[in-house]
Amino acid sequence: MSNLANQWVLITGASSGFGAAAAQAFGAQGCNLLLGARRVPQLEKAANLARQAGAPSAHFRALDVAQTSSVEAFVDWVRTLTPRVDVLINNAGGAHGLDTVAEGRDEDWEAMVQSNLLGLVRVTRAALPLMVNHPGGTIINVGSTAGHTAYEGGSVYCACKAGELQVSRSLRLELCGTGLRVVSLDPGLAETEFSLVRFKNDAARAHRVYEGMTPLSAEDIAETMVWVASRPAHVCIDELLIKPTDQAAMHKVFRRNQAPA
Ligand code: NDP
Ligand code: 8X3
Repeated sequence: MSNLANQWVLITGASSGFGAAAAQAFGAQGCNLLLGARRVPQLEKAANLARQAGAPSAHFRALDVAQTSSVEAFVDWVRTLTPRVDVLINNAGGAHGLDTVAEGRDEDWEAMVQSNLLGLVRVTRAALPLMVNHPGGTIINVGSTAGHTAYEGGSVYCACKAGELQVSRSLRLELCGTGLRVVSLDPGLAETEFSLVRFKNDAARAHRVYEGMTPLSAEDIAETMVWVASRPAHVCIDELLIKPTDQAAMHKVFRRNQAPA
C-alpha cells in the first residue's frame, strides 16, 4: 500500500492540466481529495475521474485564489471535511498574454500576479493551520522554468514564477522544525490549457508552441508530484526543474520536420 493512502490532498487549479492530472494520480494512491478552481463542471469531472482511479473521497468547490474571501471560504469548507491537510498543491495560475512591457495590459498583469503569486501565499496562509505539526506533510508550489530564465514577452509571468521560488525558499525557512517540507516544482513546456489561456483561446497559436517537439504532459508532472510527496518524512526535494528532453533551454527547443527558414 502507498504511504500516501488515506492522506488528504488539497489541489488548487484542479479543473484542468496539472491539477486535474494530480487529482487522478493522488487518487490512484488512495488519497482523499479537496479540489478547487473557478470552473465547477470541470472540477466535478476531475473528481469523478479521481474516484474512478481509487480516491476514497474527492470533494470539490469553487475557488478563486485571486480573492481572499474565496480562499477563506474554501478553507472553512475544508475544515468541515477534515481536521488536517497532508499535501497542499499550490498549482492555480498561468500566463495571460505574451506582450512586451511596452505593450502590456494592466488586466493581464494583475490576473497573473493575483493567481500565480498572491494566490499561492493566500492559500498557504489559510491552509497552514491544518498542516503544521504533521511530520512529512508537503507543500508543493508549482513554479516554472520561467522563474529561472526570463524571456521576451514573459516579464510579469516570469516575475511571478521567480516570486514563487523565493516564497518557497522563505516558507521553507519559516517552517523549519515543523516537519513540513516545501517543494518548488518548476516545469518547462507542457501541453495543457496553459497556452490556450495565454493566447486567449487562439487554438492555432497555442498549438504552435508545441509544434514538432515532444512537450511534457500533465501526467508527467502529476507523477512527479506524487514522487516528491511520497519521499520518506526526513527527505525534502527543495527545488525540481523538469523539462522536455527536446527543450535544452528556454530558447533552445528541438523541433522535427520544420521547413528550413
Ligand atoms: P491549465 O490552464 O490547464 O490549468 C490552470 C489551472 O489553474 C486551471 O485549473 C485553472 O482553473 C486554475 N486557475 C487559474 N486561475 C485561477 C484562479 N484565479 N483561481 C483558481 N484557479 C485558477 O494550465 P497548467 O496545468 O499547465 O498550469 C498549472 C500551473 O502550472 C500554473 O501555475 C502554470 O503557470 C504552471 N506551469 C505550466 C507550464 C506549462 O507549460 N503548461 C509550465 C510551468 C508551469 P479555472 O480556470 O477553472 O479557475
Ligand atoms: C510555462 C512554461 O516557457 O511557457 O511556465 O513560460 S513557459
